[in-house]
Amino acid sequence: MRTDFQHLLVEQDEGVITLTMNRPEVLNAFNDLMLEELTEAIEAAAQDETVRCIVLTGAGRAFGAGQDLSGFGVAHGNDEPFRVSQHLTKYHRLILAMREMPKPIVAAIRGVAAGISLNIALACDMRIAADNARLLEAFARIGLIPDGGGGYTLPRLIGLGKALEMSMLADEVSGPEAERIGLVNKCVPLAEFEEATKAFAKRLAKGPTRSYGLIKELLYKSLDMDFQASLHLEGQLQDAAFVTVDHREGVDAFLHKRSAKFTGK
Ligand code: LHQ
Repeated sequence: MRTDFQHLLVEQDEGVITLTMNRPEVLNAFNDLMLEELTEAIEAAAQDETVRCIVLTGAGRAFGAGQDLSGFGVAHGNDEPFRVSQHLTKYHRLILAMREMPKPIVAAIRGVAAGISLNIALACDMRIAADNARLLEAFARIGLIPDGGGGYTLPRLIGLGKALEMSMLADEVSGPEAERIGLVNKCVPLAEFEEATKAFAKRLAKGPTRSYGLIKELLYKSLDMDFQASLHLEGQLQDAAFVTVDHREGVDAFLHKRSAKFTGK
């Protein structure tokens, strides 16, 4: 997979690929190129069988500060009508690729995650935060609404009341508080952040990757299904999990009282 990006660092360590958004001078705010590069890398990771877990993080002191706002003043001043919805379709392509990724994606959040950067972190399957994390749905501060799928993911993660509070007041939520309300899965001291992220991702990369892909499909699709439809889907997906090499390995390991060695097949 390509690694010579301008605003994205790509590093692979065994089954874990780390994608680092790299515009630290603006707290990794998104310009078009960084968004295109991240989308390309995510789409490539989906196809790459050597990748079994993706970590998304930011360079320097932040995860990301949302859309780079410096270009948007120009868009407002222009005579041509600017449709922000048109621009958002580029983010939607990224978020859909993340949702359809048949392996786990973990957001590793140090410092600020604001606006659409936060909502991209929420589109990851799990989040690990440093205790200096500052998470904010910054949109209302500039008279906008949460985009990047935040209107869907946020209330499902933390409940409607908290989601409305975060969206309207746009206050910062700290790492420990984010863990308490379920906005992140785990918050660790900053000094332990890199090691903890690595251990978390390695554990996922050594798991039954195909079953993880099927778990994503079951849980995400079930959000929009009634109970019976979900049970039907469960049957179909369990049929698929049942014939994997990793299922056989897991049962054999259990019966022989040894640890399973999953290969992701
Ligand atoms: C930035 C940014 C930034 C440019 C910090 N842009 N430079 C989608 C589609 C279309 C339209 C619009 O929106 C969207 C989605 C969105 O994401 S909307 C939300 C956009 N993001 C924001 O509104 C957040 C703006 N940033 C902030 O409120 C603060 O910078 C936060 C709270 C993120 C961090 O505060 P501090 O830790 O105090 O850092 P800072 O403000 O000093 O920022 C450091 C530098 O980064 C600074 O540049 P400078 O040259 O003064 O050092 C900032 O101007 C720059 N920066 N965010 N989004």
